[in-house]
Amino acid sequence: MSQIKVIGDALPNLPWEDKPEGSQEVVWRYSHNPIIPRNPFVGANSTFNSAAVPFNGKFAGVFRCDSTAREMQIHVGFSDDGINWQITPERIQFINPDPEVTRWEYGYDPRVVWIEDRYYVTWCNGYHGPTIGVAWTKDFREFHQLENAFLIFNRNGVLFPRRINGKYMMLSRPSDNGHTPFGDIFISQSPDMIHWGCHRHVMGRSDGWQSTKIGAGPIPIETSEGWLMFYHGVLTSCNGFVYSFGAALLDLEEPWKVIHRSKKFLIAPWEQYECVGDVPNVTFPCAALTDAPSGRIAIYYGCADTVTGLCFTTAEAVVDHLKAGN
Ligand code: BMA
Repeated sequence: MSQIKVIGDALPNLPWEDKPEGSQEVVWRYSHNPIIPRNPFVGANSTFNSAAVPFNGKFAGVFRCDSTAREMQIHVGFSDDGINWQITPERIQFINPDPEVTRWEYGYDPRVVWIEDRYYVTWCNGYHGPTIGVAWTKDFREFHQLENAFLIFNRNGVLFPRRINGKYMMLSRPSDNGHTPFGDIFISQSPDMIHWGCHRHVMGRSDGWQSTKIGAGPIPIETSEGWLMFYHGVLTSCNGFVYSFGAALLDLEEPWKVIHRSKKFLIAPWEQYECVGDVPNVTFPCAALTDAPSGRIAIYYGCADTVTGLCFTTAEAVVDHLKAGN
């Protein structure tokens, strides 16, 4: 076992469950999954692909809730323990003096990250097609929307938790206006969170579970060995797409350089609630909480585009697994 250090804050109240006795899994599921049902409030059809962060000693998050009109919207939620969530029934109303910036078509698959002095939210934002919306908040009440990061078509915009060599960095996955039968992960850089450039290719699709397309999941976790990035991979079966997830280790200074990546998935749709729902066979991670001193990680993932699950691992277990060629 290597001595991997996670760089970040302690989070002693991280939601957690020990690995079941005798389990060989690198990532194991919470025994009471799913943690969020499809309709935590009247008017919700499904709650999945969502992001949680530590907030004021407790937890806050931004949740994808598709409505019973099947509008894709994002909502704020709060939790004392990271497991039981109160989600606000009204979608987030973003603020910007320019109405063109806050023009709303749809929003989905949010990510949330603390950078320097505030939380940033990125999500797939409808602007004549899907692109990456960006906003910031300090209190999870007022959300200030910034310019879209990119032109259409793009999805899975994921910020790094700090500047690297003075630049904000964002992973994304250029796509099309449909269900996108292709897709690689790229990285873009910005001096100001508005203007994005210096785009680099990070990694492409590969074999098996990741043979159709891939996309970044939670905010990358800084470790002594590199940035630990969980990502989803998709294969096309005779019944359609299957979404699993794995992990990669990216260079700390030049995160477009891949040190290791998963050959085998860490989680694939095996459980009933991952296989049956509005979109069958989807496990889609969008957030990870980390307790730096212990290296424990709790991952939030959407299940079958219907409910939200939680699973657990440690930085050391994942990095050792990758290094061993898995
Ligand atoms: C993607 C996004 C995700 C979803 C996945 C599977 O294109 O819409 O939100 O989980 O498809 O339906």
